Amino acid sequence: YQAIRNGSGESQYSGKVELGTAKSGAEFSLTDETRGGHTTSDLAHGQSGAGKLFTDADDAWGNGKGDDPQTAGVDAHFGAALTWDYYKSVHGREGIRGDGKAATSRVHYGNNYVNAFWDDSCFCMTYGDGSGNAKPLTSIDVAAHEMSHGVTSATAGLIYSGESGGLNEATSDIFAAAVEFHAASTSDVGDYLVGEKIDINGDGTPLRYMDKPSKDGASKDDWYEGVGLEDVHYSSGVANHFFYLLSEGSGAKEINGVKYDSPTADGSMVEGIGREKAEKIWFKALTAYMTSTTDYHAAREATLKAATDLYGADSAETKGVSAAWAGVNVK
Ligand code: ASN
Ligand code: ZN
Repeated sequence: YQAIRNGSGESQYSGKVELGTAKSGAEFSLTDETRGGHTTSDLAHGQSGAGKLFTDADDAWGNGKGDDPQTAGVDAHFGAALTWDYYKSVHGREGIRGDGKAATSRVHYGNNYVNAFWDDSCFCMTYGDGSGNAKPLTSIDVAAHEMSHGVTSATAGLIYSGESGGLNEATSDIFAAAVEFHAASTSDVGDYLVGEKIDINGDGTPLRYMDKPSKDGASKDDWYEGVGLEDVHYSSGVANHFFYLLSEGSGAKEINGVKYDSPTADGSMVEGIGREKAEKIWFKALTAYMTSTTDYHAAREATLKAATDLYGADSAETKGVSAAWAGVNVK
């Protein structure tokens, strides 16, 4: 029998946090019984296997820094909990498959690994420690991004290459932003940037920008011009930009201290319908209408159907979907 506990953690990215833990005998573990039994374990620089479940004698976890191996566990466990809570409270989905069962998280993967990933076969998220400037990959948006790959896999199943691959990646970025905003009561404040806390570039800039993907200096896809064989983390830009335009509209805007300036392909002005409605539309499109081979044109159809279901064919929301896709040259 494991008693349900609330442990306290010192995270690297979110300050002091509450953690779902369990007590078995005299020992506590990172087992979140209130969220499907989600466990977080330590790979201790290994690259395979389940790792060792984090345990602790006093239910006080980590020290907010990388010199305590528990700290990465705290952030990963917390990020998984926020993502679980987001899908449950906003979309009524309990767990990645919607069956109330948790995934697992593994931290300290390999050595100097500057990435994180979702794997269907272990139903788990895995995080590297970073290297040089790059901090551990356990920020809230990265956790939500990876866990959302699980949701996409369990629903539309978007194939991870070409246009469906870009849509798969964008879905993870969209819900990464959504979870961050939803979790704004923590020390993390929402934004339309991806991975800004990891500092992969060493100058404080994020990995990706949703308002104008080309701001990253590598993406060409501010709007649709065909995506060819591009990396899915670039072809995602079209849908990330669509989501930003649908939520916030075109032009300059400052949100939570972050400045955005979102252009459109044809110079048209797009008015945002608000992030919450945009999230509902994307989630419905993903879970009800997109399939493994959905491309950009089919994604437009899927979101128009979703918006029509939710708000009506003549609604401002459905017109907003149409305008935002036109803004990224998907017609
Ligand atoms: N962090 C990357 C991602 O989730 C790993 C990958 O390339 N699949 O997109
Ligand atoms: Zn991804």
